[in-house]
Amino acid sequence: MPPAVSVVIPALNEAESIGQVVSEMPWHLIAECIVVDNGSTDATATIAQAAGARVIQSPRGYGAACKAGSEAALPTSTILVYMDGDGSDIVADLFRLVAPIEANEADFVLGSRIRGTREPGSMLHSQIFAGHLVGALLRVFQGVNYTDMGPFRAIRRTSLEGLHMSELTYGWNLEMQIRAAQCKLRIREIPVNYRRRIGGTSKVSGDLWASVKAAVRIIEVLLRTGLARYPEPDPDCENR
Ligand SMILES: Nc1nc2c(ncn2[C@@H]2O[C@H](COP(=O)(O)OP(=O)(O)OP(=O)(O)O)[C@@H](O)[C@H]2O)c(=O)[nH]1
Ligand SMILES: [Mg+2]
Repeated sequence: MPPAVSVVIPALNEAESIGQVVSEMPWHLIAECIVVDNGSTDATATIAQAAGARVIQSPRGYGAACKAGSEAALPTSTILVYMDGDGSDIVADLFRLVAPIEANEADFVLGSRIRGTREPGSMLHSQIFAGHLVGALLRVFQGVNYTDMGPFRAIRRTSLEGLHMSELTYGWNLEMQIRAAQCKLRIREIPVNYRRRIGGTSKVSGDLWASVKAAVRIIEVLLRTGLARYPEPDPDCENR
Protein backbone atom coordinates (compact mmCIF):
# COMPACT_ATOMS: atom_id res chain seq x y z
CA MET A 1 0.00 0.00 0.00
CA PRO A 2 1.33 3.51 -0.76
CA PRO A 3 2.02 5.67 2.32
CA ALA A 4 -1.06 7.54 3.50
CA VAL A 5 0.60 10.13 5.70
CA SER A 6 0.65 13.87 5.02
CA VAL A 7 3.09 15.93 7.08
CA VAL A 8 1.94 19.53 7.71
CA ILE A 9 4.54 22.12 8.70
CA PRO A 10 3.45 25.69 9.52
CA ALA A 11 6.40 27.90 8.70
CA LEU A 12 6.79 31.64 8.91
CA ASN A 13 10.22 33.03 8.05
CA GLU A 14 12.06 29.77 8.64
CA ALA A 15 14.49 29.98 5.70
CA GLU A 16 17.42 28.99 7.92
CA SER A 17 15.86 25.70 8.98
CA ILE A 18 13.10 24.61 6.62
CA GLY A 19 15.43 23.12 4.01
CA GLN A 20 16.98 20.75 6.54
CA VAL A 21 13.62 19.80 8.08
CA VAL A 22 12.06 18.95 4.73
CA SER A 23 15.07 17.14 3.35
CA GLU A 24 15.18 14.88 6.44
CA MET A 25 11.63 13.64 5.77
CA PRO A 26 11.30 9.85 5.61
CA TRP A 27 9.88 9.95 2.09
CA HIS A 28 9.30 6.20 1.97
CA LEU A 29 6.91 6.50 4.93
CA ILE A 30 4.94 9.58 3.89
CA ALA A 31 2.89 10.62 0.89
CA GLU A 32 3.82 14.28 1.05
CA CYS A 33 5.17 17.14 3.11
CA ILE A 34 3.12 20.33 3.02
CA VAL A 35 4.78 23.53 4.18
CA VAL A 36 2.19 26.16 5.04
CA ASP A 37 3.51 29.65 4.69
CA ASN A 38 1.71 32.92 5.14
CA GLY A 39 3.64 35.77 3.79
CA SER A 40 7.18 34.87 4.83
CA THR A 41 9.46 37.69 3.80
CA ASP A 42 12.45 35.39 3.45
CA ALA A 43 13.05 32.42 1.12
CA THR A 44 11.07 29.89 3.21
CA ALA A 45 8.73 28.97 0.36
CA THR A 46 11.37 28.51 -2.35
CA ILE A 47 13.74 26.59 -0.08
CA ALA A 48 10.93 24.30 1.11
CA GLN A 49 9.84 23.62 -2.43
CA ALA A 50 13.38 22.91 -3.58
CA ALA A 51 13.76 20.41 -0.72
CA GLY A 52 10.67 18.50 -1.90
CA ALA A 53 7.74 20.04 -0.05
CA ARG A 54 4.46 21.19 -1.49
CA VAL A 55 4.09 24.81 -0.41
CA ILE A 56 0.71 26.38 0.16
CA GLN A 57 -0.35 29.75 1.51
CA SER A 58 -2.82 30.29 4.33
CA PRO A 59 -4.35 33.14 6.31
CA ARG A 60 -2.12 34.37 9.13
CA GLY A 61 -1.91 32.35 12.34
CA TYR A 62 -0.43 29.08 13.53
CA GLY A 63 -3.81 27.33 13.79
CA ALA A 64 -4.96 28.75 10.46
CA ALA A 65 -1.82 27.29 8.88
CA CYS A 66 -2.40 23.87 10.47
CA LYS A 67 -6.03 23.93 9.32
CA ALA A 68 -5.15 24.94 5.77
CA GLY A 69 -2.52 22.20 5.58
CA SER A 70 -5.00 19.62 6.85
CA GLU A 71 -7.56 20.61 4.25
CA ALA A 72 -4.99 20.61 1.45
CA ALA A 73 -3.72 17.10 2.21
CA LEU A 74 -4.01 14.54 -0.57
CA PRO A 75 -7.42 12.87 -0.60
CA THR A 76 -5.67 9.52 -0.17
CA SER A 77 -3.99 10.53 3.09
CA THR A 78 -5.59 9.01 6.16
CA ILE A 79 -3.10 10.25 8.77
CA LEU A 80 -1.99 13.85 9.35
CA VAL A 81 1.25 14.69 11.15
CA TYR A 82 2.06 18.19 12.41
CA MET A 83 5.50 19.49 13.27
CA ASP A 84 7.35 22.78 13.42
CA GLY A 85 9.56 24.12 10.68
CA ASP A 86 12.37 25.40 12.89
CA GLY A 87 14.16 22.08 13.37
CA SER A 88 13.15 21.68 17.02
CA ASP A 89 11.21 18.47 16.43
CA ILE A 90 13.28 15.41 15.56
CA VAL A 91 12.10 14.01 12.24
CA ALA A 92 13.28 10.52 13.23
CA ASP A 93 10.49 10.43 15.85
CA LEU A 94 7.84 10.61 13.14
CA PHE A 95 7.55 6.87 12.70
CA ARG A 96 6.80 6.31 16.40
CA LEU A 97 3.99 8.88 16.24
CA VAL A 98 2.35 7.31 13.23
CA ALA A 99 2.79 3.62 14.09
CA PRO A 100 0.00 3.34 16.74
CA ILE A 101 -2.50 4.89 14.30
CA GLU A 102 -1.42 2.65 11.44
CA ALA A 103 -1.78 -0.33 13.76
CA ASN A 104 -5.30 0.90 14.62
CA GLU A 105 -4.37 1.12 18.31
CA ALA A 106 -4.83 4.90 18.56
CA ASP A 107 -6.54 7.79 16.76
CA PHE A 108 -4.40 10.59 18.16
CA VAL A 109 -0.75 10.39 19.22
CA LEU A 110 0.82 13.37 20.99
CA GLY A 111 4.57 13.80 21.24
CA SER A 112 5.50 14.93 24.75
CA ARG A 113 8.69 16.93 24.90
CA ILE A 114 8.41 16.97 28.65
CA ARG A 115 8.66 13.17 28.81
CA GLY A 116 11.42 13.12 26.20
CA THR A 117 14.99 14.38 26.23
CA ARG A 118 15.31 18.10 25.72
CA GLU A 119 18.33 20.04 24.66
CA PRO A 120 19.08 22.58 27.41
CA GLY A 121 17.32 25.85 26.65
CA SER A 122 14.92 24.36 24.11
CA MET A 123 11.89 24.88 26.36
CA LEU A 124 11.30 27.64 28.88
CA HIS A 125 10.49 26.74 32.47
CA SER A 126 7.16 28.51 31.95
CA GLN A 127 6.33 26.18 29.03
CA ILE A 128 7.11 23.12 31.13
CA PHE A 129 5.04 24.48 34.00
CA ALA A 130 2.14 25.27 31.63
CA GLY A 131 2.29 21.72 30.25
CA HIS A 132 1.99 20.25 33.74
CA LEU A 133 -0.71 22.71 34.83
CA VAL A 134 -2.87 22.15 31.77
CA GLY A 135 -2.25 18.41 32.12
CA ALA A 136 -3.50 18.47 35.71
CA LEU A 137 -6.61 20.45 34.79
CA LEU A 138 -7.47 18.15 31.90
CA ARG A 139 -6.91 15.11 34.11
CA VAL A 140 -9.61 16.45 36.44
CA PHE A 141 -12.03 17.82 33.87
CA GLN A 142 -11.55 15.45 30.92
CA GLY A 143 -10.06 12.35 32.54
CA VAL A 144 -7.13 12.33 30.13
CA ASN A 145 -3.38 12.25 30.82
CA TYR A 146 -1.35 14.83 28.91
CA THR A 147 1.97 16.32 29.98
CA ASP A 148 2.56 18.71 27.08
CA MET A 149 0.94 20.82 24.36
CA GLY A 150 3.75 20.10 21.93
CA PRO A 151 3.47 20.65 18.19
CA PHE A 152 4.67 17.21 17.03
CA ARG A 153 1.61 14.97 16.78
CA ALA A 154 -0.30 12.61 14.51
CA ILE A 155 -4.02 12.17 14.12
CA ARG A 156 -6.34 10.04 12.01
CA ARG A 157 -7.78 12.37 9.40
CA THR A 158 -11.41 11.33 9.86
CA SER A 159 -11.00 11.79 13.62
CA LEU A 160 -9.70 15.32 13.16
CA GLU A 161 -12.61 16.19 10.90
CA GLY A 162 -15.00 14.96 13.58
CA LEU A 163 -13.50 17.29 16.19
CA HIS A 164 -14.83 20.44 14.48
CA MET A 165 -11.82 22.52 15.48
CA SER A 166 -12.31 26.28 15.42
CA GLU A 167 -9.13 27.74 16.92
CA LEU A 168 -6.92 29.55 14.40
CA THR A 169 -4.05 30.74 16.59
CA TYR A 170 -1.66 29.17 19.09
CA GLY A 171 -4.56 27.52 20.90
CA TRP A 172 -4.89 25.02 18.03
CA ASN A 173 -2.73 22.36 19.71
CA LEU A 174 -4.60 22.51 22.99
CA GLU A 175 -8.01 22.59 21.33
CA MET A 176 -7.12 19.39 19.47
CA GLN A 177 -6.13 17.71 22.72
CA ILE A 178 -9.30 18.77 24.53
CA ARG A 179 -11.63 17.89 21.69
CA ALA A 180 -9.88 14.52 21.25
CA ALA A 181 -10.65 13.75 24.90
CA GLN A 182 -14.23 14.98 24.66
CA CYS A 183 -14.79 12.91 21.55
CA LYS A 184 -13.33 9.84 23.30
CA LEU A 185 -10.66 9.27 20.70
CA ARG A 186 -8.09 6.62 21.52
CA ILE A 187 -5.27 8.88 22.72
CA ARG A 188 -1.65 7.99 23.27
CA GLU A 189 1.16 10.23 24.44
CA ILE A 190 4.72 9.22 23.67
CA PRO A 191 8.03 10.90 24.60
CA VAL A 192 9.71 12.82 21.80
CA ASN A 193 13.07 14.51 21.88
CA TYR A 194 13.35 18.25 21.35
CA ARG A 195 16.11 20.69 20.59
CA ARG A 196 16.60 24.42 20.15
CA ARG A 197 15.54 25.94 16.83
CA ILE A 198 18.39 25.50 14.37
CA GLY A 199 18.25 29.08 13.11
CA GLY A 200 16.01 32.08 12.58
CA THR A 201 13.93 33.84 15.18
CA SER A 202 11.22 32.67 17.53
CA LYS A 203 7.60 33.56 16.77
CA VAL A 204 6.39 32.50 20.21
CA SER A 205 8.41 31.41 23.21
CA GLY A 206 11.38 33.68 22.61
CA ASP A 207 9.23 36.77 22.11
CA LEU A 208 7.63 38.18 25.26
CA TRP A 209 4.64 39.85 23.60
CA ALA A 210 3.96 36.79 21.41
CA SER A 211 4.23 34.54 24.48
CA VAL A 212 1.67 36.65 26.33
CA LYS A 213 -0.69 36.50 23.35
CA ALA A 214 -0.21 32.72 23.05
CA ALA A 215 -0.84 32.28 26.79
CA VAL A 216 -4.06 34.32 26.53
CA ARG A 217 -5.25 32.13 23.63
CA ILE A 218 -4.42 28.97 25.54
CA ILE A 219 -6.32 30.16 28.61
CA GLU A 220 -9.23 31.18 26.39
CA VAL A 221 -9.36 27.71 24.78
CA LEU A 222 -9.10 26.10 28.19
CA LEU A 223 -12.00 28.13 29.57
CA ARG A 224 -14.12 27.81 26.42
CA THR A 225 -13.76 24.08 25.85
CA GLY A 226 -11.58 22.42 28.45
CA LEU A 227 -13.45 22.86 31.68
CA ALA A 228 -16.75 21.32 30.63
CA ARG A 229 -17.07 17.73 31.74
CA TYR A 230 -18.00 15.14 29.14
CA PRO A 231 -18.68 11.79 30.80
CA GLU A 232 -20.10 10.60 27.49
CA PRO A 233 -18.71 11.46 24.06
CA ASP A 234 -19.76 14.97 23.09
CA PRO A 235 -22.72 14.49 20.70
CA ASP A 236 -21.13 16.94 18.26
CA CYS A 237 -18.27 14.52 17.65
CA GLU A 238 -18.22 12.47 14.50
CA ASN A 239 -16.05 9.74 13.04
CA ARG A 240 -14.78 8.34 16.29
N1 LIG B 1 2.37 29.69 8.57
C1 LIG B 1 2.60 30.15 9.81
N2 LIG B 1 3.50 29.53 10.59
C2 LIG B 1 3.71 30.04 11.82
C3 LIG B 1 3.03 31.17 12.31
N3 LIG B 1 3.48 31.42 13.56
C4 LIG B 1 4.40 30.49 13.83
N4 LIG B 1 4.55 29.66 12.79
C5 LIG B 1 5.41 28.48 12.71
O1 LIG B 1 5.04 27.64 13.77
C6 LIG B 1 6.16 26.97 14.31
C7 LIG B 1 6.29 27.29 15.78
O2 LIG B 1 6.75 28.63 15.96
P1 LIG B 1 8.07 28.95 16.81
O3 LIG B 1 8.52 30.33 16.51
O4 LIG B 1 9.07 27.86 16.60
O5 LIG B 1 7.53 28.90 18.28
P2 LIG B 1 8.26 28.28 19.55
O6 LIG B 1 8.63 26.85 19.24
O7 LIG B 1 7.38 28.54 20.72
O8 LIG B 1 9.54 29.18 19.70
P3 LIG B 1 11.08 28.73 19.69
O9 LIG B 1 11.35 28.20 21.06
O10 LIG B 1 11.88 29.94 19.36
O11 LIG B 1 11.26 27.69 18.63
C8 LIG B 1 7.36 27.42 13.46
O12 LIG B 1 7.55 26.50 12.40
C9 LIG B 1 6.88 28.77 12.93
O13 LIG B 1 7.52 29.13 11.72
C10 LIG B 1 2.08 31.80 11.44
O14 LIG B 1 1.43 32.79 11.78
N5 LIG B 1 1.91 31.24 10.23
MG1 LIG C 1 9.98 26.42 17.77
